[in-house]
Amino acid sequence: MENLFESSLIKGFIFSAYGELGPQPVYSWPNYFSEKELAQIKKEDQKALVLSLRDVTQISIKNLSLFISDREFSQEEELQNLRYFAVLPYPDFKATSLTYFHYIENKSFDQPVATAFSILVDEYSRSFLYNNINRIKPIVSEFFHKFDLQLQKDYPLQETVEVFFVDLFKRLNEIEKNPSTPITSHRKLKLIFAGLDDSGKTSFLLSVDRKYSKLIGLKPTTGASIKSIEALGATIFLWDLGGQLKFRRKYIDKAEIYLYEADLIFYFIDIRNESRFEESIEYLLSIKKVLGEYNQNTPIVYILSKGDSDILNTGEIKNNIETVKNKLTNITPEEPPELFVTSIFQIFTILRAFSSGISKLSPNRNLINHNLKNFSLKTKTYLTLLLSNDGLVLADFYSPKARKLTKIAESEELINVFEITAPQFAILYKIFSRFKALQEEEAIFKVSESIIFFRKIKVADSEMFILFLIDNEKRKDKIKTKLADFLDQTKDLLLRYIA
Ligand SMILES: Nc1nc2c(ncn2[C@@H]2O[C@H](COP(=O)(O)OP(=O)(O)O)[C@@H](O)[C@H]2O)c(=O)[nH]1
Ligand SMILES: [Mg+2]
Repeated sequence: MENLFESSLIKGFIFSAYGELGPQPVYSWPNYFSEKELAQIKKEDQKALVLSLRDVTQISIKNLSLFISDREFSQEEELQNLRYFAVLPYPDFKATSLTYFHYIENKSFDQPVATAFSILVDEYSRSFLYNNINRIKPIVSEFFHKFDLQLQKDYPLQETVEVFFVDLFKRLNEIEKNPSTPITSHRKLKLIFAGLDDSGKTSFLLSVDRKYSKLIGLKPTTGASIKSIEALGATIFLWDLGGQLKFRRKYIDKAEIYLYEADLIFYFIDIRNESRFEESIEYLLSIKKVLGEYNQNTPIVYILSKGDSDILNTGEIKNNIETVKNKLTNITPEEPPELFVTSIFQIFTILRAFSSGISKLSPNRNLINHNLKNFSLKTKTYLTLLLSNDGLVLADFYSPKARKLTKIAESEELINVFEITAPQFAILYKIFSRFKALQEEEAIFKVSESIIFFRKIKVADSEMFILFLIDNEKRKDKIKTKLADFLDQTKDLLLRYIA
């Protein structure tokens, strides 16, 4: 195994499980050294990772504590079905891991055992993990689907199971030899803004632009304009594909330039213009077709634009939303479309839609949300939002009560278009802007029956914000006590959110 790592950007595998004494490493490649051996090895000269038992144990503790804060098991959740992937930093070893968290059955324990499996790479090669995650995930899940059976009794010796992990390595190495995107030291993302002409793409981008004053214009292509922003450690390229018919043909004919290697597509439909719904769906289908031919499983977020607040409650617009939703659902019945109704007159609708798109690019989003949920349940908050400095929603939690307070429709057909019925979000964003302008570390705002509590938080060098909707000011102290634990448990996940 050690030899294999030498010629690969994969530098190690560590499998840890929660044992009698807490988190502990079960298998580790490369093998760790004793402290005495370690003293004789010059780390700098090594191509491979050089780890001591203490290092490996620390990696185990760090990984598993991200997954389970304490040994508290929640009743409602089916532990066996909890599965998360996350990308995590190890600055001490200049390494980054893709870690798979799941529970296993083991005869020595009454309850399912939490485990973490880390694929370690050199930190400068971590874009490999982000860019290929959709290919790596099924391989790892499938591997453990079988391998877990080996762990049901006593854990077999490392020598015995090494063959399985060598096999896993080889499958991952195939991806390395043939990566989806060139492996770079900095993550670059390509977001496409597509839709018919006049569907509001450029206006949406201008609104994002106003938030990110540093939006940089790049070389304009005929019909397409490319800009970039730096956010959360990555460079995000925004491709605005002008929608006139002649250009639409060109994007399809030259899909290798325009659509290939896109990380995400925002597809715009003007919700006021029913007469062009058919045409818009046809264009969408032609885009999906070429994506299929290129084997690109690019996620699509649908923007129903021009949903200004004064017309949202009219029968006509409600009808139009329903019509579009049905048409999109018919295209992929197995995968309900993610829709956002936006209006350039309400910046928060734009930022929510944009955030949601960005969060799709984060492998850590689900685990952050899992932690945020546990934290919110413990502190009995109605709603918790974790916001970046620019107002992007990095993670969120809504209790049933919050759904009522903010009028988020629970009915299935409206689940992703709650902006329509949630004017309170406008208030949240206004308050957020006011709070940002203040120098204070925290602030409390009263909103009708409930209270909004804000706190500035720091994650590495970046400032972030956390917002709580609570029933009573007294809850503040409990939140502050538990917040420290939550941040300890989550900061690494935030640090590697998308890059
Ligand atoms: N009322 C309203 N008009 C919008 C909105 N977004 C865009 N528009 C208008 O729709 C027209 C087309 O917008 P544009 O962004 O140029 O569309 P593009 O061709 O898809 O880039 C312009 O006149 C915009 O002012 C919106 O949210 N509400
Ligand atoms: Mg335009």
